[in-house]
Amino acid sequence: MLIKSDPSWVIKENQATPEGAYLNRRTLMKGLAGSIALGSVAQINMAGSAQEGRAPLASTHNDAYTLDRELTPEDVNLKYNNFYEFGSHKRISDNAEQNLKPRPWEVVIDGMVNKPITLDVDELISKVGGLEERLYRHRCVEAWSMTVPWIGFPVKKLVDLVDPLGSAKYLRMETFNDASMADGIASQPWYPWPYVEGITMAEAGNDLAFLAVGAYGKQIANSMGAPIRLHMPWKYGFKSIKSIVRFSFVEERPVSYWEEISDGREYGFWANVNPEVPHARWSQANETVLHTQERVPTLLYNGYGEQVADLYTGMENEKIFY
Ligand SMILES: Nc1nc2c(c(=O)[nH]1)N[C@H]1C(S)=C(S)[C@@H](COP(=O)(O)O)O[C@H]1N2
Ligand SMILES: [Mo]
Repeated sequence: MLIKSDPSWVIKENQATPEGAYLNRRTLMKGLAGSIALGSVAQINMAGSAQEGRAPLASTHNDAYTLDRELTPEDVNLKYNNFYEFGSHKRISDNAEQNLKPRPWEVVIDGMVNKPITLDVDELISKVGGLEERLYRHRCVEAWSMTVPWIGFPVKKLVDLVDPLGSAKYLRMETFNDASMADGIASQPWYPWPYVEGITMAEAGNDLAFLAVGAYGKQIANSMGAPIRLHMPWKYGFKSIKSIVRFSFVEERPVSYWEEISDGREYGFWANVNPEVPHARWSQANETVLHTQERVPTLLYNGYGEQVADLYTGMENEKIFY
């Protein structure tokens, strides 16, 4: 059982600053020697993050999404990334920090909708009205996992903003395609830029489908997909597209970046997590927790089956697990 309510290390919203929600027990013990008042947590934390220069982001902690494993320390999440626009290795953080320009950032929402709109990302954030903090588990298809205190809003709120037509079947998303911000785009011309992902309208309407604009109490870091990225916690990580510039409501199923690269053989459209369905080249039964290097069993739908399994009833014959 990896998901339950009220794990011992969760600090309730009413007891702490927004930052408090992601401090794990080890960090707390280290920072506080187990005894200092919670008011000091924010100070310790602000000091640690000052060098990043990202603005603090107000949010309401959503108690519905809690975990029983520690959150990944911020520094680990900032410095171990998949972001092929900056190179096909995990150490892209400094490159992204220096070269990605997340403000100003124009977002286009178009396609089969009654109210298409082009707006600045900060305008979008104010239009959806009120950000939440959610603790989510993330399972990369490469069999490592992390946990993140995202700040953002459900995809559903973006859907409602533009009033899709009944004929819209999928939400297609696209990452920026600007080689002046990301040298991996030009240096790896064999990849099908821009990075594209897609989800069904039903998936987009599920409460778990989340657009993150912050993490760890602040605006989201460049390396993690600033200024706005998707997180679908029941799917393999490659579905969670970063640095989105365009959302299009479409009738035809989009071909996603990794689906195209692998010709659908290794990375499919659905990509729902299932420990019993191996990847073409490795087992998906277990995962390595990033900051502890512990091997733990992977769960069906990454532990979110209760919330999402009914999206796939009647699809038993489709390849929904890779
Ligand atoms: N645009 C873009 N989005 C992306 C990727 C990428 O290379 N480019 N990598 C994906 C993969 S494989 C994973 S596991 C996650 C990694 O997110 P993180 O770096 O914040 O851990 O981002 C996903 N989104
Ligand atoms: Mo991934």
